[in-house]
Amino acid sequence: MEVSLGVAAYSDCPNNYVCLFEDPSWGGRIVRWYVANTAISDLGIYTFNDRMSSWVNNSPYDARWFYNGSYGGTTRCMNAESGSAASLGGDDNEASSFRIYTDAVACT
Ligand SMILES: [Ca+2]
Ligand SMILES: [Ca+2]
Repeated sequence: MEVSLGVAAYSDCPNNYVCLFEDPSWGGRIVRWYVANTAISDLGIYTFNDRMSSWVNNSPYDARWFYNGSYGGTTRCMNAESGSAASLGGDDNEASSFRIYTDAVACT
C-alpha cells in the first residue's frame, strides 16, 4: 500500500488499484492498495480513520469498507472496476476499516 500526503486526483488511482480519497471528487490525501485479500482492520494506522469522502476501485476484485474498525458496523460494497459518487452523502467520513476480496463476486 502507499500513502500520499499530497493532493490527489482521480488519475492517481491507476489500473489494478483500490484507492480511498480524503476529499469528495477524488481529492485530498489518498491511500491505495493493489493486492487481493488485503485487510486493513484500522484505517487509523494511516491517519485515515473517518476521513474517506470518495473512492475508486480500478482493481479486478470487489472490496468493502466498514463504518467501524475490525470490519464491523454498516458496510458498503466497492465493486470491481467502479468508482463512488463524487460525494458519499451520509457515508461521508465514516470508513474505519477496509478489505479487498479475491474475486469480483464477493459482494453483490
Ligand atoms: Ca473526508
Ligand atoms: Ca467510523
